[in-house]
Amino acid sequence: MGKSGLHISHWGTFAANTEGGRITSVTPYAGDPDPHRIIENVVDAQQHPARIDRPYVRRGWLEDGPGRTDKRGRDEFVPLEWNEALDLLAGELSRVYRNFGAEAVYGGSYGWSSAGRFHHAQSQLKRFLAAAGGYTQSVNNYSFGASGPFLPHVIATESQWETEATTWKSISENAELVIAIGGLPRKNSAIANGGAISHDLLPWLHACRDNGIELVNVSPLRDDVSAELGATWMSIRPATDGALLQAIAHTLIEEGLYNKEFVANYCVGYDLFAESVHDKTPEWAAEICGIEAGAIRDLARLMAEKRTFLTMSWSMQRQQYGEQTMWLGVCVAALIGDIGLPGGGFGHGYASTNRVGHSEMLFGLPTFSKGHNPVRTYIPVSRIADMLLQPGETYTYDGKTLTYPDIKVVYWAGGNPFHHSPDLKKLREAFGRPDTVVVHDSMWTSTARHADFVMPATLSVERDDLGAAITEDALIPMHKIVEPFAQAHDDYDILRGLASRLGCDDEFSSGRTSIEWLEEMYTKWEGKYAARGHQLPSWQEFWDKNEPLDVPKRDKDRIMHTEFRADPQAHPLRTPSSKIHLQSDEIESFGYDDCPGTPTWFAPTEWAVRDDFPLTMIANQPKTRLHSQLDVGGYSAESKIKGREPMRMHPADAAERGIADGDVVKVRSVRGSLLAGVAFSDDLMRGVVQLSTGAWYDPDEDGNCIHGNPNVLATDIPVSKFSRSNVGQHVQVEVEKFDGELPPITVWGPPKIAIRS
Ligand SMILES: Nc1nc2c(c(=O)[nH]1)N[C@H]1C(S)=C(S)[C@@H](COP(=O)(O)OP(=O)(O)OC[C@H]3O[C@@H](n4cnc5c(=O)[nH]c(N)nc54)[C@H](O)[C@@H]3O)O[C@H]1N2
Ligand SMILES: Nc1nc2c(c(=O)[nH]1)N[C@H]1C(S)=C(S)[C@@H](COP(=O)(O)OP(=O)(O)OC[C@H]3O[C@@H](n4cnc5c(=O)[nH]c(N)nc54)[C@H](O)[C@@H]3O)O[C@H]1N2
Ligand SMILES: [Mo]
Repeated sequence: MGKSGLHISHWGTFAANTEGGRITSVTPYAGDPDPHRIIENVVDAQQHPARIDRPYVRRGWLEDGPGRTDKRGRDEFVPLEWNEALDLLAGELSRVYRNFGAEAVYGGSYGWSSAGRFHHAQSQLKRFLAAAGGYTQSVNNYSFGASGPFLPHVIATESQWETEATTWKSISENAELVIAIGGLPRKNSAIANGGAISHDLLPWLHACRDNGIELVNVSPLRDDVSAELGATWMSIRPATDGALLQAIAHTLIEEGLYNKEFVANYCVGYDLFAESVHDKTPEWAAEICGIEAGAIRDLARLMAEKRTFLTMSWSMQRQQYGEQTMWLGVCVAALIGDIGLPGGGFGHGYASTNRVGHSEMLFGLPTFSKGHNPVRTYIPVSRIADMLLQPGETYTYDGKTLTYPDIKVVYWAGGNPFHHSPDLKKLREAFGRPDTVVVHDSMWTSTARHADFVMPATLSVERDDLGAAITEDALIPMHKIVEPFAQAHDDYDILRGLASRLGCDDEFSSGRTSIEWLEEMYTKWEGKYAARGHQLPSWQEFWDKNEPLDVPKRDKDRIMHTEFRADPQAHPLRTPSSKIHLQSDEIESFGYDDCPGTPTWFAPTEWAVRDDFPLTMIANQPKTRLHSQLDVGGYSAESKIKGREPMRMHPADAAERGIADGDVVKVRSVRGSLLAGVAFSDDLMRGVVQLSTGAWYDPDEDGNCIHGNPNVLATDIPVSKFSRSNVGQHVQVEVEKFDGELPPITVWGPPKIAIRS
């Protein structure tokens, strides 16, 4: 029996109890004010039958060689020895680099990987591919892939609204009204990219409540704000927030309540904007949003009267026309005119993770370079399927015209596109196109099953690392807790094996072992702090002490845009006009009908099928895990209903369909169907069902999912011609009771393994 030192995951910090080389339980870090149960998932996952035990190659690839095929995801796998696997894969990479050039290798490899500054799979892969010759890259993310490129055109860059956002301290002490569009769900604040140590959303929200701040939760889900906070729930029909915001703007203008001085001094485009909302009355919006006109008017008046902080979750732009919705939020905050004042203004992504609203480490975290990628070709990250299906086609993005490259090798480490990409049947077809697909993962995820080469990666508890999110005030030395599962190797060592075969090991590894890299990264980082007068311990002291190291932070009480407000000439915004845009000639000049230069609400095209698919599914983030990670773990597994992912449904909507609590249902959209287990809840507005992402895709022979992955239902159309981001948050569905024999879940064990002759 033993107790480990602290270990950090994206979802929290814990110590593990071990027995006989296995993790038996975890204990949350005592310094965490609000730990989340997701940490429990690691206990059952570490030795789970779904772990990949050794390298494999798809049988059809071995027999027929590289090439287009419809067998990916349906074939058996042949076990390989490590040397065989590395030789075979290095040979294939050489062939593609030689015959097609580096652009033919897709290394976007989007995904969250694990916490830990060094063993970050995606970063390791990029450094390796850069050393091997280069790769086609992806830009942006699935999280805020529309607002990321869009908001800089009208108010602020991504790094500004992430790292310069008004702090919770300022909000809790100065705001009078907090409007949260998309809520402030505790479940999402479980996560911090790099690793959460102190979960303090609830303590901050309690402070807001205790200071008498009025909280309004604008969401189809009541529990997007924790019940004890006493928020007013404004239940809104999904994808109609733009209409609500237009009506609020209309009221502020019509009743002369908007801040004329702020608009005159800090904004451009008022006249065209005012004209665009002149007929957007609360009565007009009421019909669309399902909110009474009087309530919309009252909210607008309240916002004008009180110091108001308006925040919009990232989910608000993981929808069609998401740029426009976000922009309308900016316009309303500008009309209110509290931008740059203590506790007031505009925010994006508060509580979407444990990041926005927190201050950052003074001089950053330890890092390593991803090397130099000579290839300039990139795609907006959610265009993966379009790229594979339409090589050579042109498309628009952020005012540019780009061309999809012709990809021969798809190489993924640390992500799960068969988790994250909407329209999984389309993705399946797309994954049939390249010559070769390579996946490193710890688990037999659906993506691993759609690969030709499957390389078993360690989990973070099986290796040494150091970690923290940038908003934490400590760095955690992560000592290995248990030995690697079966023949799993660190991504770094797998890639080193390839690099030495390809003759680029010097460039990739600089001749260092993992622990030598940790020392190098730490020492450089510590030197940066020392040069600015902050003495931190030496590497050896830090590592041997095996305790969290305090790291100084900056800007503990910060107000976004306060300098701009004080002196807009000296502190201009980085927008075309240096001011906030209520209208934009630049956006207008791009000529996108779905992203015009004056912000507008549009009805989603998916609504065209509402007669047949009357319910709107919200496919949001799961409470019991991070995305698809460790779905097999205890806390995630315990939430399943008859082995299916739970789908919440209003009892009245269920009654109309003869569905009882706990029933398994078949959920259909235009694109496919899935099985899910029904959980009744009156925290949902009528007409809305909610099925979180992350159940591992378990396709039947038609590609429909018997486990409950909402991306088999969702559409892959882009947010707009501007950002080309994903619209995974919503899909129109119909639900019926499933009376057939329940097919067993197969994705939680290994796929078919071929016997080698
Ligand atoms: N419908 C719909 N779809 C969505 C969303 C939505 O709201 N609705 N949200 C989107 C968002 S915001 C995001 S960020 C994406 C998330 O999509 P992803 O980031 O792709 O999802 P994860 O499940 O975190 O995938 C990480 C994978 O890395 C593996 N892994 C972990 N550690 C290691 C390691 O050390 N080495 C290797 N090789 N592998 C490792 C895990 O086992 C897992 O398979 O999903 C998106 N998809
Ligand atoms: N536990 C947990 N936390 C996570 C993650 C996870 O997988 N698990 N993933 C992390 C990642 S990578 C990201 S990017 C963030 C994402 O952060 P978000 O995008 O903010 O998270 P979601 O849960 O997708 O959506 C938040 C809420 O928006 C509401 N909503 C959906 N559609 C609408 C709408 O049309 N109008 C209004 N007003 N509200 C709507 C939903 O009720 C939903 O609960 O979450 C992070 N946090
Ligand atoms: Mo995300």
